[in-house]
Amino acid sequence: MVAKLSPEERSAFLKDHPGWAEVESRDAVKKSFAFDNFIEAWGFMSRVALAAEKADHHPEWFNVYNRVEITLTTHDAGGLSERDVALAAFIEAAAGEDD
Ligand code: H2B
Repeated sequence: MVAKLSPEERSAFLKDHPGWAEVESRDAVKKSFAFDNFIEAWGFMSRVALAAEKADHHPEWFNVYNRVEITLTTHDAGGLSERDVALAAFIEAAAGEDD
């Protein structure tokens, strides 16, 4: 069983990862990414999908054309865990954001 983030770890995550916001009524975070077009968005999603499958930790996401909205949470923990922190870092790099 993976542990949920402590309140301090959660605050540190939000401070260190701009653009991620807490989801109302769920222990989860979300962020929206915009790309030049659908192919760029799909390439990003492909990179994230491969990493997610390898880590056995998957995003909840929604795509319309160039926009990808991602929610992260750990179902096995019932909330945010280190697995989400790691996936968020990969997602940011895959989106071409500076670390
Ligand atoms: N993804 C996420 N986001 N949370 C989980 O708890 C989770 C997962 N658990 N991907 C994995 C798959 C689990 O269901 C399988 C059986 O390992």
